[in-house]
Amino acid sequence: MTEPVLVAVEAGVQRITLNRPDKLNSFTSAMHALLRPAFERARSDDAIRVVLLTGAGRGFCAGQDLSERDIRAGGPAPDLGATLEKLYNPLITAMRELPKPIVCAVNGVAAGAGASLALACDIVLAARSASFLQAFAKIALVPDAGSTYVLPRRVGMARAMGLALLADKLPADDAERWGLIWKCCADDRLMAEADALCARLAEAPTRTLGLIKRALDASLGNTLEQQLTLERESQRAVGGSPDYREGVAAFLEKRTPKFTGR
Ligand code: LHQ
Repeated sequence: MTEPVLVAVEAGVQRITLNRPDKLNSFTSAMHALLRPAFERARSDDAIRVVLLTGAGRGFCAGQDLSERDIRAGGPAPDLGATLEKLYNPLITAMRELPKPIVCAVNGVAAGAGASLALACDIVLAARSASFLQAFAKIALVPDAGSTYVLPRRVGMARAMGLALLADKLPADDAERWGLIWKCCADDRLMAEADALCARLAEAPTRTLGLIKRALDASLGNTLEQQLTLERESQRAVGGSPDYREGVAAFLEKRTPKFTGR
């Protein structure tokens, strides 16, 4: 049987492909069982310096597989909170706490928790034909898997409200214009651009990138004072790193640095 999530590591890049194309890679429990361990491996394996997340086929991810739950009238009420607690919330937390960059190549529609998954990545590229859909309200659900956290921070409250309440598709070029994602590319350029970005990040000072990610994540909830303290502590940590020495030596010697990620 084909695995619903494919994981491959090459040249410092861990490529994770959601692989249920017939159902637009909508999330099943079996996918969760493969996805979170992939991010856990990315954390512990020094050979992985960047993660690339994408989807097979014409969709990126259509959110929770809606056929996985019994919604017949008179049946027991499904505990969706338990699903979030057991599956989605730990996944999103693992992604944000991963001290390495995650690039997302959104190859098609990202809906419901699929949009949340894309937006939990650090750099989001999207094919021009892709779209982002806060589908939740269409099925009488509240945006989850981090969407209510990310949306107002990226696009402001007015646009976040419109996206969440109206549940209309936001095309990738609007997503770029609104600051929801990093960049929208021509469909046939998406994977080449994502690969090029990952190749660059795989040669970057990984430990430093992890601390940059942590500092920016913390910034919106911190006071200036707290953020200055975090910057001081981060800088103190990387100031003793081999990559910092290499970066400065390479600058002085007018050559390209060779970072090891340490
Ligand atoms: C799907 C799905 C899908 C199953 C397409 N499930 N089959 C968290 C915690 C706990 C529980 C509940 O939820 C959550 C978070 C969530 O994610 S809730 C939001 C769930 N997602 C949605 O409501 C989106 C549902 N999908 C759609 O609205 C459309 O499929 C979109 C707009 C994404 C794409 O539309 P089309 O391009 O027209 O494709 P399609 O609808 O024809 O879908 C293609 C196939 O994929 C189709 O199967 P079939 O066998 O008929 O060809 C769909 O049934 C299947 N599919 N999404 N979420």
